Amino acid sequence: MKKVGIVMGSDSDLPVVQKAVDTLRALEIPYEVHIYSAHRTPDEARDFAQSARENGFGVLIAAAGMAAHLAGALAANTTLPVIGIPCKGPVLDGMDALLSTVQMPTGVPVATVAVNAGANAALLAAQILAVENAFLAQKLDAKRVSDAAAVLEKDKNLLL
Ligand code: RP5
Repeated sequence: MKKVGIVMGSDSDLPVVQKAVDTLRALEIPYEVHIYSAHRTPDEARDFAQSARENGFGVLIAAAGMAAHLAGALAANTTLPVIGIPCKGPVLDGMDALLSTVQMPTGVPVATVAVNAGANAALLAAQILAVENAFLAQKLDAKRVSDAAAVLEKDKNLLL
C-alpha cells in the first residue's frame, strides 16, 4: 500500500497530528511523519513534496497553524493529493489557518478539513487510498457501521 506522508509546521502541532497518526495506525496504513515548515525550512518542505511520489507516498497531510502555508507549499510541489489541517493558534480560533489553507488558487488544490481535524484528515487519506484497495475500503465500511452503532447506543442510553 502507498504511504501517507504527514508534515507539521512545528512540534506544537503534534496534538492534532497525533489524532491522524492514531487513525492511520488503527487502519494499518503505513505513514511517515516530519516537521518541515513552509517558512522556517522551506527547502526541506519543497524537497519532501517533490520526491514524495517516487518515495512511495500516495497522499500527503499537512498540519499548520497561524499563516498556514504548509499545505499549499507542498501542493505547489507535487500532484499527489494534499490534505490540509488548519491548526488552532493562540489567536483568532484557527480562522487564520483555515483561510490560509483553504483559499488556494485555481490549479493547486488543497483538500482542507476542519480546524484541528486530524482524524478526518487521516480518514480522507484512507478513502483516497481505498479507491484502489478493496481491503481498505472494507475496513472503512466497517468503521462507518461501528460508528453508527455507537451513536445509536448513546441514543438508547440517553436519560433526559
Ligand atoms: C506554524 O506556526 C506552525 O504550524 C504552528 O502551528 C504555528 C506556531 O509555531 P510555533 O511557534 O509553535 O513553533 O508554522
